[in-house]
Amino acid sequence: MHFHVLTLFPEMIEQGMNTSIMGRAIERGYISLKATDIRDYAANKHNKVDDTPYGGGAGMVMQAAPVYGAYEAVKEQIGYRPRVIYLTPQGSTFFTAYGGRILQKEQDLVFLCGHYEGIDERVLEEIVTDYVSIGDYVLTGGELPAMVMMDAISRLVPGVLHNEASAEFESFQGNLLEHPHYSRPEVWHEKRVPEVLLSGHHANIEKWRREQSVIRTAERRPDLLEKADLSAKEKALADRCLAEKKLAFTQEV
Ligand code: 6GU
Repeated sequence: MHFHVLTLFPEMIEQGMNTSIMGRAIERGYISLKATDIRDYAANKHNKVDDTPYGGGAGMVMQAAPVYGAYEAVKEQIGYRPRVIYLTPQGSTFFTAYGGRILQKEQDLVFLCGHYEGIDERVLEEIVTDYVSIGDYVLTGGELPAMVMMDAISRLVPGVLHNEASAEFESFQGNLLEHPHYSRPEVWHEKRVPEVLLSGHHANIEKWRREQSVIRTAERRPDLLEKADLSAKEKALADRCLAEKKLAFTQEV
């Protein structure tokens, strides 16, 4: 997968993506990343890319021409009209399976990052194929959402993670949360590692982990349970957890 990011802050993208697993994935050629500075496509001497909104109001609007110029440069480099994702709180909410489908369909993926009050509607109409949000909160720009999506998509690319967990991207872990994890020492702050994990009995360990997943999901994300594929026994376990109503894992705010 080749990622192309159209942005006023290319260094934010480059610095954010060259660390840890993403950095290694780029280095090893599993993915590639190119940030294009929209400012390089400003036609004026002062590299100005924004102006006041027609009709008045607060803030500035990113102008159509430099955004289009940056888009055309990418289009010419790859030789076809790519899928272009505009990161906006007005978009549909990103989810893993959407990322998985894009990964299967597209060679290249363009992210358009807005700033200020937004981008001139006319260039959006011409180039954007997908309007995508990452959740119900407002950020100052599209760079973090673009990085969130690139991370979520890249970890589905075979080889990017050490395990080959990537086959499963129609949902996350079958719509169940992961079981808890433990490592050395066996006792920490007087808390023992659950005995079964020290038993070496792999079938029992798998059974315990699966139960923990069901319990966690019921307690923390009961909304996921409907889509999870549970046995009758697991369903009963989930129902008992739900009945306990031990649902608050976040302090009240
Ligand atoms: Cl994609 N952009 C901005 N600016 N804010 C957001 C978002 C995107 N998704 C959630 N909040």
